[in-house]
Amino acid sequence: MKNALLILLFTNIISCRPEPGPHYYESQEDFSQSHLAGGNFLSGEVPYESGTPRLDIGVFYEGESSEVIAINETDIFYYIYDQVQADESRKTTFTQTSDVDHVEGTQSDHFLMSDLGWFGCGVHWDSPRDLSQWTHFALNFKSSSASVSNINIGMNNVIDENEFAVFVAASDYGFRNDGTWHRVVIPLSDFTSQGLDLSSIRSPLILSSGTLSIEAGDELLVDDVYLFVGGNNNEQLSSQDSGPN
Ligand SMILES: [Ca+2]
Repeated sequence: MKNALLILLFTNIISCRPEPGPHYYESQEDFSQSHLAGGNFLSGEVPYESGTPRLDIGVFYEGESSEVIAINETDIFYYIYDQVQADESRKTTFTQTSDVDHVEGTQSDHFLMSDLGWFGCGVHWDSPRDLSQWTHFALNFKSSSASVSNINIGMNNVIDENEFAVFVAASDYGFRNDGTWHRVVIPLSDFTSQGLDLSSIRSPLILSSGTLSIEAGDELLVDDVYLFVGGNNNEQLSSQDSGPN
């Protein structure tokens, strides 16, 4: 039943894609947050301050937070999206490994694109969670690959087993594929203004290539991803309120 639902969800996600044929969610490997031996621990661009609200959604973050919703492979999943081939085997849209080039913790996650022409991944919860107390998403990306000129960042609701996913474009928040790290901060109001209901989230994070044509072998690094409460530049309301920006 779960697989049927996931297939249904993903069919809805890709229903507007140009590529024909079914796609499936698939759990590919153990994405435990193990640290690389010897990696120097970095606090991220905005180090966590004890007592402030910060939500670790179980991927792309290693440091401290006020709340964690850890991937448990029981009802909280991280999927690299894949595509069924002509011989009915499945091929993932990218391969994910740890990378010592990082901005937070001891590692980032390195996406190496396969030859399917697109990429996608996401955190998916079997049960909806209320994220309406959070105001902003912070994410860090780095790429020097020509085809990774943008990243679609999504969240979703599931209503009567139909997925309603809303996306924003990382380039609208400063991402460039210029080979440097870019911190992307998204007000969650940019999702709710498109109809997303933050009180009933089933996927807190979807990353995808949208309509881009992704080249095999192209790369993307992802790190320092969390939800917080505050302003676009400052983490804490008190900081933002301390003066005009
Ligand atoms: Ca990290």
